[in-house]
Amino acid sequence: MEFLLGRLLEDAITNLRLTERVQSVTRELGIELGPLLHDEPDSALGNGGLGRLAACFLESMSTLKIPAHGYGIRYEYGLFRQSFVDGRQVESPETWLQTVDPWAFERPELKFEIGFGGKVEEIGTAARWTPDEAVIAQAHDTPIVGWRGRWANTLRLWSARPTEIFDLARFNAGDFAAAAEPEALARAITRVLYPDDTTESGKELRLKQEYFFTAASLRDILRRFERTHDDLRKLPTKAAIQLNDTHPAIAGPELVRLLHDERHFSFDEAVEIARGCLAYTNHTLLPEALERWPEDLMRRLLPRHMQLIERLDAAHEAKHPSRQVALRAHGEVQMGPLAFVMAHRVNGVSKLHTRLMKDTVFAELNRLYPDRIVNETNGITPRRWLMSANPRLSSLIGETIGNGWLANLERLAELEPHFDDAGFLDAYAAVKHANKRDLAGWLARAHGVHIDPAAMIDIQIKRIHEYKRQHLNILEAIALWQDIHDAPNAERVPRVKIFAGKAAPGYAFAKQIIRLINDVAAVINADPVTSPWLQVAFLPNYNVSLAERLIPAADLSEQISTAGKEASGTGNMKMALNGALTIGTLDGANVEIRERVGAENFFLFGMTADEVLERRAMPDHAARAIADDPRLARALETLRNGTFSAPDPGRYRGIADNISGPDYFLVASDFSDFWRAQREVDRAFADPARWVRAAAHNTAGSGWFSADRAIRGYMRDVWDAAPVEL
Ligand code: 26V
Repeated sequence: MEFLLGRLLEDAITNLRLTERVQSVTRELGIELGPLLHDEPDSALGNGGLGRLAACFLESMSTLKIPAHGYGIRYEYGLFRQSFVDGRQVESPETWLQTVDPWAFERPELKFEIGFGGKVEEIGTAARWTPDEAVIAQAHDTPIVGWRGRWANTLRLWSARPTEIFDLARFNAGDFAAAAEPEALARAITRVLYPDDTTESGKELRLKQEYFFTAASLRDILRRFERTHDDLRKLPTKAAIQLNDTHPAIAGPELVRLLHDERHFSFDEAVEIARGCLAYTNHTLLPEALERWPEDLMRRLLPRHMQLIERLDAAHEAKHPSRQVALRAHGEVQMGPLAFVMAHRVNGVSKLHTRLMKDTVFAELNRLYPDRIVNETNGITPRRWLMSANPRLSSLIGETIGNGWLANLERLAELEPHFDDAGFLDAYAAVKHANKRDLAGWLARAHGVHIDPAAMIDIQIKRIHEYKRQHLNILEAIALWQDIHDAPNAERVPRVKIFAGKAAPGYAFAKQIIRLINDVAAVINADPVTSPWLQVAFLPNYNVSLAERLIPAADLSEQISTAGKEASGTGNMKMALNGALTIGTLDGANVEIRERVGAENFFLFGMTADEVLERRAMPDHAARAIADDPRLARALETLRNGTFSAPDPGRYRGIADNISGPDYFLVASDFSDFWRAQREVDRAFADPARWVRAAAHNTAGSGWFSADRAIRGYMRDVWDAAPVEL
């Protein structure tokens, strides 16, 4: 339901290997290519990691020549644009469609009617559903070019149109507003991307969006199959349908409906065919993000689907009388369990996350279907995240080991023998420095932020969430600021802390964290005693394009979530690949990154997922942590006494109280160890020879995190698919 593509022109040019030709043509025309590339709007039809993963996977599937379609919604408004007013996040609409979308092919002939509501007439065990409302789903296709341009797959996005443009009778009667109503209602469905990637949203419109694009996509899949085949029992051998989280989980009941009611297979056979096609990826275990829909709403909007869900639930319960895995609970349909029982494979996105899925949310279902859950650790496309984003490092790698890494990223390991050759590490350091100089220039031009490119560039970029703990990071910055004041003449390394990320508009605590970081930045950056050593910047409107600017310049990657909460992370992979060292907890894919780049090249801190559970059970865990660490107590005190909010001293009491009190995400309990690890980072950075070697180990060890490896895993373990031989 989300694809966070970013800009496509550069991607297409590099994948077609036309960079030099395009450069020479633009030079001839007197046009600068860089600014031209940046004129393209950054299409932001996704919230965060889940949508960006889908975009990387599409590119990878095109590279591997797997015939694949991405299916989603052509939202009129993508993820909101973020700006700051007095340090506070302000949202404005993302109007990417107001200029033409030059990549999209409109497909007026490709459309399906999608119904809602109405009544169901039972005919034996099957039924005839007569919706009382309908909209048209119309396709828009964007080609996604693979590496070397040998193959392109299609991203097919659906937009909603009314079945009749307007009500002529009402119009003729003079009621112009009412006459336009059907059009307005239909268009509302694809108007806006839900800007919330954690909380389950009870909005009826969201359920309509989910059914709308899922139903259209399934019809398209059946249309394609039925063009050349006549036996739908073979569908599972021809079509693998991967559900990206539960957002399209209504696909289970919908496919059963299409097969049972409309194509007259028995219910059991329909379920079997559907399950053979469907697989489900889980991207979060946060309880508030697991989708549930009130049964009343489901019955009103999708009456036939509700009946089928009841039937699936009853069949499941008869087979396994334990109510713990019910598809329905407390008057709600549980989309996670529904997706699980309708899928032949269910996967997590990192080793740790998959283990936790088996032990917690899906423990009971895993007991009943022990072979269903598999792990497919996430990956990223090296074409965008190394070749295009970091041309200097790409050239150095090419000069050192050739260009085979672009199609087989694990070949980056061949860099390691060159670490003993001083020339290579010097060149590697020079690349990083040049990237940092570029970033410094852009920060000055675009944001009036002046930094020393020799300083450590310390980056935390991701959605703002308590579990990601941006507040732990800023608390450490406050403590460091105080430490510099205590000993202004001590030896130190200069550091620039950069934050970027959006908070869900309704997530008040996350918005307070943004404001706090901006307020802290204002005070610290204006302090002449500390500013040679510490600067803080929060860059507005984080998106794919900003990530492409920041990642090649990163020295330190902050991956500091409460262990057990970050399913995988993919920014962590992008930064390690580009030679940043990680400071991180044993969470998500950090665990596997550390294994591959080497524990000595990774700054580990904090409790493990198991220790987190124990610690949280301790009633006074936060108070104890604060009593044990005077530095933490002193930093928290600045949030209470208005140091960073002079006209409004109470502004950050809420954050301080949260960290001192319930502190569900254990900011206080992990603070001391975070401080320790950060000082270890300082010592390592003070030794440039040690640092550059560790950075190079991060690049050389990150090859396994290619999306190509992840896709091969899905092909083998989930889809039973093979590439097309050309
Ligand atoms: C939930 C909802 C609920 C309703 C409103 C819209 C919305 C949008 C997204 C979500 C679920 C988001 C889950 C997610 O993005 N998980 C992230 O997935 C990444 C790719 O697997 C992974 O790297 C991150 O760790 C994980 O947080």
